[in-house]
Amino acid sequence: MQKESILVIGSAGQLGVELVAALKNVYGETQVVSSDVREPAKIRKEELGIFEKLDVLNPVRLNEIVEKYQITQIYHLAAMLSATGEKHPKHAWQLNMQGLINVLDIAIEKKLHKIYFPSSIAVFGPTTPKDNTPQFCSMEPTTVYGISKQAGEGWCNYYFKRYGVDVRSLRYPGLIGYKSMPGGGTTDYAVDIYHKALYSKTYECFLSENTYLPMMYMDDAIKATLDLMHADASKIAVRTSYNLNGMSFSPKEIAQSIQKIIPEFTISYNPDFRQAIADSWPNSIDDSQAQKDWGWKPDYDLDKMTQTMLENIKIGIEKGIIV
Ligand code: AKB
Repeated sequence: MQKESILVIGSAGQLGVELVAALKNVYGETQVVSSDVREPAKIRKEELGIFEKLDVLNPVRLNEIVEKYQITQIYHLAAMLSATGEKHPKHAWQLNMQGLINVLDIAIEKKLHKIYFPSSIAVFGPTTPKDNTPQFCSMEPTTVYGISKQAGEGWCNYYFKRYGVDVRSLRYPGLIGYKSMPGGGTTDYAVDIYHKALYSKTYECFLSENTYLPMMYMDDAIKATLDLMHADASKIAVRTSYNLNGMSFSPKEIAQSIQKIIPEFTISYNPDFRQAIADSWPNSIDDSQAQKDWGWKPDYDLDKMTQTMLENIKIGIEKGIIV
């Protein structure tokens, strides 16, 4: 059987860094190729291993890399997130849409085994049921990011049905990890707050205190991604994207969780344009379809995540890895 050779596009981002490490554990150091539009910092590049500079909007370069490494699977993570997308709507659309089409097209041309496309809770909107949002329901996203992810899900389903491309996808909640900072999302506060709790014992949140959003600890997100990608194709009933639940909390609740470990920590609230984005998204997610189809179950709740985040950021600061 041919050995899998995996290309991760957008590997220097918050999810990419952790996914590359997990994929190298499963497939081996030499079987995972990292790529990003920018050269990462030296320390990050060492961590990523084999690295190629790639703008996913350049299909010629994409083809070159796929041929060079005899790639069999692509994890296509490169995208502009919700908050930055609202500042550059046309560019967000171009990157998020054309990037995906380029990946899906090369999947047909090179007969790639599997493609992974991350979707998001941003596909939902104000007409979506807010609590325990079902897998199938009204979806009228209000951000360009959300519109592009919803359209992307449609393209994935289309390429699967029409061309047989084995493309799989998850609707990630806000992802929280200590290894790198997220960039340009509405859920980013839930990472930043842990860093500020350790540095300055105080945090000004750009969302209001009772804004509930679906969130997930990074290890759970990686586990879900690999479980989905390793599941037998016959188990994947949803070819748009799966709802995925981790936990759900408000800024007030994450602050209370931090205060159990750092009692002097304080939080204040100064909502900005991201409040409207958060208000259009669900409070919590029903992921019973993912549970039923491929056995999804998260390991982390809020307090377990808080403890892990604070411990590891502290170690990172002491070692000088996190500054
Ligand atoms: C964002 O906030 O834009 C992302 C997401 C929920 O997809 N973290």
